[in-house]
Amino acid sequence: MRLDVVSIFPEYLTALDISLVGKAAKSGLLDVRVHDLREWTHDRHRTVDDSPYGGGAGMVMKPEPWGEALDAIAPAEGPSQPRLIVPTPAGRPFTQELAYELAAEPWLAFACGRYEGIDARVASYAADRMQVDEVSIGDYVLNGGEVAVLVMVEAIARLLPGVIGNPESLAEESHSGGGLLEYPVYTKPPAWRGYAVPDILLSGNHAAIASWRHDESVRRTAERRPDLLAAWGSAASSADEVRI
Ligand code: 6GU
Repeated sequence: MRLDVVSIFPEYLTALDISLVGKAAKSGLLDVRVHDLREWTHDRHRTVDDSPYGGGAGMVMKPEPWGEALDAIAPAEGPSQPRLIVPTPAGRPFTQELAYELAAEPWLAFACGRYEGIDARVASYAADRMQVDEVSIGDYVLNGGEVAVLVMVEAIARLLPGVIGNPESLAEESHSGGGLLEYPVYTKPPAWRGYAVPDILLSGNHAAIASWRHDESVRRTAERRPDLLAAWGSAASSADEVRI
């Protein structure tokens, strides 16, 4: 998979060189290219922003550097186009489902906005030749899209075949399709600072362990994410299953 990231703070994206994403890049599974938007400015101050039409606080990213960046990275006459992701708190939610969908793309480009966002014509221009998604990683406001890109790339990269050593660990985790949060996990020693590992996990009774883990998932989800539990409950009943 090819990934292009455009930002006025390319240093933020150096985190992509480490850990699992960095290994995937070194092994050739990922081709990561980070670009400084200011490469596509032509004035002495390398200006990327201007005041908003219609007034209001803050600054807006000018369309011209973005247009040149898109044309350089994905020429209009090229044989293929990336799917363009624009991180913004005004976007559609980034979910595990969207991570799976994006992991199936051969080429993703990310346009990191700063200030109050990017002139809206840039997304319209890009959408004339590529699929464009404005995406939010949650209901809070970041200063720019860079950290959101790190979040999304990590979530996507770990789904690529060959990136995670044991793909079975993907199936069991929270948000991976079952709709429940993951159960608590323990390792040795069996007693630590007065806290014991639940006896059932030491019993060797695999059916009882599976049932305990399921109950813990339901209990956790009810406590922390009642919204997920409601969705899971209605999915289970519409499939005419009784799982509790
Ligand atoms: Cl994707 N970008 C920014 N700038 N802020 C956010 C966000 C994205 N998601 C939540 N807040």
